[in-house]
Amino acid sequence: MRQFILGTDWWTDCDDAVALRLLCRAVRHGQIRLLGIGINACMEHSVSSLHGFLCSEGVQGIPIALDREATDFGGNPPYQKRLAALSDGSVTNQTAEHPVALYRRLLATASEPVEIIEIGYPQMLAAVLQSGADEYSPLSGVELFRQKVSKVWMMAGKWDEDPGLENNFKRNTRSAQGGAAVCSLCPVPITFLGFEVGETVLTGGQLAADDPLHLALSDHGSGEGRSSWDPMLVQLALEGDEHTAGYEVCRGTATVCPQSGQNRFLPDGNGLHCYVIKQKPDGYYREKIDQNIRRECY
Ligand SMILES: [Ca+2]
Repeated sequence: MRQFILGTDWWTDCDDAVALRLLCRAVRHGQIRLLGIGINACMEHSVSSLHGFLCSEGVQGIPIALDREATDFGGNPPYQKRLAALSDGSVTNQTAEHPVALYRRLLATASEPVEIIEIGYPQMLAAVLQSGADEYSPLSGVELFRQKVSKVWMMAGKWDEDPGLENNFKRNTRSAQGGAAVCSLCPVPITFLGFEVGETVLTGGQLAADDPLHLALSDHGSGEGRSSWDPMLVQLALEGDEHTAGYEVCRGTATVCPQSGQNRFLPDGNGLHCYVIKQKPDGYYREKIDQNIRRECY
């Protein structure tokens, strides 16, 4: 069975919650294994709200890690407090382990290839790649990736312009430096889904009024639907093939400026990176996601 680790900012935008609904459905249906989640932006209710949402999805026992230093991303996260009330309080910001420890532990003990999904800021992914031997493995982060990670799926960048500028890379110095490090160090393929892909695909507007996901969207001011950057990336990762999922790819080498967070792309048929280009009308992607985020009885 395919297995994933998720990185999410779980921050000011609610599309992470829509994306998580897709992953939880796939877990419940026995389609994938979700090994762990690393939160890469920190607010008061980070862990308890994510845990509360997982509880409401009927998905238990997923370890949650938190970058407690990631308090410098600005903005006012709007939807977490209400979700935190759904948690039993068994895990909190204070009890969460560090994402580098979680990723290294999960990768070191994985007996089958792991795919990594990143729908937030890249500084923790970079920190894993830059890590050295520890209690979990004698391998460097890069070598752990080479041995255990088959692919990285990443919502980041703006690829219809060169240079492009998008939130997950440009948000602050840590995110820009993290993006630069991920692009230069990651030894396995990365598929990027950029800002331009998800902006006009609005999903989540057809949920029941008492659905916790609807409440999260409403708290964000997006009860009628939200751009689908993160859910489109997760839907793509779950389908597992860019062409099957309705995209063309441009292959090459991506770079990120560690000062500005601007992304650039050098086409190369043998490159480790690609970004996706929609081949279908927006409704094709919207309908798939809206179908897969309908609340289920479980
Ligand atoms: Ca996100």
